[in-house]
Amino acid sequence: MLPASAPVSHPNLKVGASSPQMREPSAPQNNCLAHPAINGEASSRHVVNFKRRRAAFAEVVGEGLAIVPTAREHNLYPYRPDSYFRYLTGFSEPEAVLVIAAGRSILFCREKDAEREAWTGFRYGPAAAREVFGFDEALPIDELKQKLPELIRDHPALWFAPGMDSEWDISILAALKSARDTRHAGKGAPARLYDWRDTLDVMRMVKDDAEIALMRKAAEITAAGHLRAMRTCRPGMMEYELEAEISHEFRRLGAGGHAYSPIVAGGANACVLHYTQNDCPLDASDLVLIDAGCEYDGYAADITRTFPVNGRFTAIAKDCYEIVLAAQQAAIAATAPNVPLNKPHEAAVRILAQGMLDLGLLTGEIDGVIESQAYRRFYMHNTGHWLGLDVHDVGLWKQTDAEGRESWPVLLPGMVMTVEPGLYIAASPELPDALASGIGIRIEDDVLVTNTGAEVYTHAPRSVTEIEEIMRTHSPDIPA
Ligand SMILES: [Mn+2]
Repeated sequence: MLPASAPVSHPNLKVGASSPQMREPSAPQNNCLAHPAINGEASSRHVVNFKRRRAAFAEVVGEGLAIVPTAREHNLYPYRPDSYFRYLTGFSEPEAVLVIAAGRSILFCREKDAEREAWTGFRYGPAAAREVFGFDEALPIDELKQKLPELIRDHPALWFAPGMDSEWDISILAALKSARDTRHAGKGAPARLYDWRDTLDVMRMVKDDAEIALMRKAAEITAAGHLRAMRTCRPGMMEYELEAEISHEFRRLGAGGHAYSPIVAGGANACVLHYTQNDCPLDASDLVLIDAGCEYDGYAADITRTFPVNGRFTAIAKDCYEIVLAAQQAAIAATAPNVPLNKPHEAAVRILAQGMLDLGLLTGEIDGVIESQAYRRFYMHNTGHWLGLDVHDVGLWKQTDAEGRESWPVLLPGMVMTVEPGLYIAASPELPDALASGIGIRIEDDVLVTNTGAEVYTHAPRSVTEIEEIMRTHSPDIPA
């Protein structure tokens, strides 16, 4: 999945300044937390992580009260819990709200209902949910709206996410009004309102060990999907056939599905950055770009590979590919703790811009091409984005201090990002002959910032040699 073209500015948040240290010795592989038949020991170790995250959040909320609702159900899409709610609870049923009240965590959720469960499946009900997920208290969701003014009352501050869900905005503001209306009777009402997203974004940017274990699993399944695409690709196949191979591998290995709409783009389609139609035939003389990642227990992986449909890179395709690969290696080498986020991107841009000069796509000298941003004709997106529960995970890309000076967040151990340089040469008669028909390449891997550097934890064939070897081994048609 591609990062946006320009960094998003965001005021005054010091990334990492209040990141709680959340370390768990080892994370369970258990993926059945939201199922009654869970392994007791594994699940309790898992719940420890959610309790720890809630405790860290509760510490920031202090004597205040925070309201964190999950996502609403939507007829047209499979249900996916809100990522903030999931991060704090592990609870994946719809119609649920976490309330943190002066350090206590209270879940509001659906009640047991045998008749409804016969139609839509198991639901915990408050008693079991409290037990399994470790809340201090759990109550029926139907009681929340009525209880809200009473809950809010006497807390000095109210934390919610204004604008995220207009129905909750209305309910929460109504409860706030109701609490204020009774102040004359000696009751208190929150005097301060906070948006919890800044706090939780900073927490979510630094992954704990349980999260990293899930992300490694997502990466393993995603890499298997890409490997299968390389093995099964044949000239004349349709792009959607490769998509189907990947989807099959994701589900076969236990992923929930795709973390985003997969891109399978043959030839010049790869120059359309958000190409997702995936309905063209794959020509033997073309490369195919596949950007696909699975979601595993809520966490995303994000890998892009570009390989020759017939299994052998042409000379010009190899030249272009090696430039993108070198750019990726430079960006990965620049990824380390205490490094500003723009450094990996700048490292990639320098290699790509030099490559554009070498290929005859641009004229001039390297510093001028970077200064003028002439390279953006062929490389128009950023080199990475945060990765986690969301494929474009929360967290700042750029920050602005009180004086309006922009700076980049500094990388910290536990942060996870993609490194995905590309080269997109759209067909044009004015380009050198070998490139005039268009070629698009992106290579994307997922990188964990460690204490000493960075670890690429996505392992799919990446070098020209590895890719050609895999494809030769699995296709009877490709000569040695
Ligand atoms: Mn991506």
